[in-house]
Amino acid sequence: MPTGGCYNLTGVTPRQHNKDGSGEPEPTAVRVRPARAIPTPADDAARLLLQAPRSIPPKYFYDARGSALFDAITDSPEYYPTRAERALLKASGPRIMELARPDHMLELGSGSSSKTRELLDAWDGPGYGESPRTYWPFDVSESALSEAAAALRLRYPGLQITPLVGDYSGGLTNFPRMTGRVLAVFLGGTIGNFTPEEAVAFLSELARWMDEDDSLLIGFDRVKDKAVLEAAYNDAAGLTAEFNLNILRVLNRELGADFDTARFSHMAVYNTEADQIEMYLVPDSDQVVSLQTPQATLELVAGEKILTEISRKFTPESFVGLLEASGFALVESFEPEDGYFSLALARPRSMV
Ligand code: SAH
Ligand code: AVI
Repeated sequence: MPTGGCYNLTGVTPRQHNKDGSGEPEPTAVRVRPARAIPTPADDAARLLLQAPRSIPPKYFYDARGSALFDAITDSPEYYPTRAERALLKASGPRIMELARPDHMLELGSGSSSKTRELLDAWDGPGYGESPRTYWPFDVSESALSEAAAALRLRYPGLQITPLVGDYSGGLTNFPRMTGRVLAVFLGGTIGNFTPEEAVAFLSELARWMDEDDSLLIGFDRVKDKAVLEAAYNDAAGLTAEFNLNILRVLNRELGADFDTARFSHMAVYNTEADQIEMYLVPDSDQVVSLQTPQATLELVAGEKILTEISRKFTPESFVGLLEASGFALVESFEPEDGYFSLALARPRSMV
């Protein structure tokens, strides 16, 4: 495994001891040092929000409130991806573990790690063996990570759990050293939140970091009926609308801005040409928003759309194409009868 090894421990708290009685404290969180500069919120505002066509990077959704809203969305009747993927993980967990035989599980954008339990159950098998297994959830949201780790430590007392705090736009090379086989996991169809170019760059970097025996398990939401897709992003309870508007509260904090969320509407439409949901915030009236960092005024016109997220949908051909373009080869894929969602197990291609 590439060494990386450049990381700082934050808040090493001896609140739990290993099952083997070694008394080694489990770190509460390890901050992954970025390998390259991450644009500041002010940089992103200057580049993306203050110029047309306007957009806001979706990572700003995930403050503590946004992460909680996302979790609420996953329980809504309209948002099928979480239920579909959980069922696949439950049914295919043992097969995935048989193929990947990991010593480490590194989950990118792990959030609540709730579906990951299906994999952890399958990994558990007859009990944790001699080699200590480690689950490394990696996320930009510290609140989501710490809540997930606390719940998992209760449920899996024999598992080493080391949360990694970081932003994957800072790179995927500075993870702590992981000795043995790694199963990298990227669930939720989150790869669909990247543009095609970003997705290839992200997965290629991951493929280069991985060793020949490592595997990637990745979830892809599938192209399907437009009405089903649009309903999933326009739930009747208004959770997705609230999640979308929450990004303005985050910007108010990060940029010293004065967005009034009551003056914006949520919009989510499926673009059949690009095979993607596009989520926007739309000002209800002409308005001027002040920003402190960078010092600027943002003049918005009623009806002008601000892009907050794309969520790309895949066919079996398009997800295999993405994997291959990124240096992976498909080992096996898993999908339900309705074809709503796919899980793909892949290996770095030159090594298959
Ligand atoms: N994997 C979970 C959560 C998906 S939501 C699931 O399938 O349900 C997307 C997750 O990615 C959130 O937890 C969010 O905090 C995280 N995330 C978004 N942008 C990120 C970034 N740039 N770096 C690291 N994590 C990020
Ligand atoms: C995290 N990601 C896969 C979700 C999605 O479906 O694209 C985020 C989301 N946005 C609105 N609802 C859910």
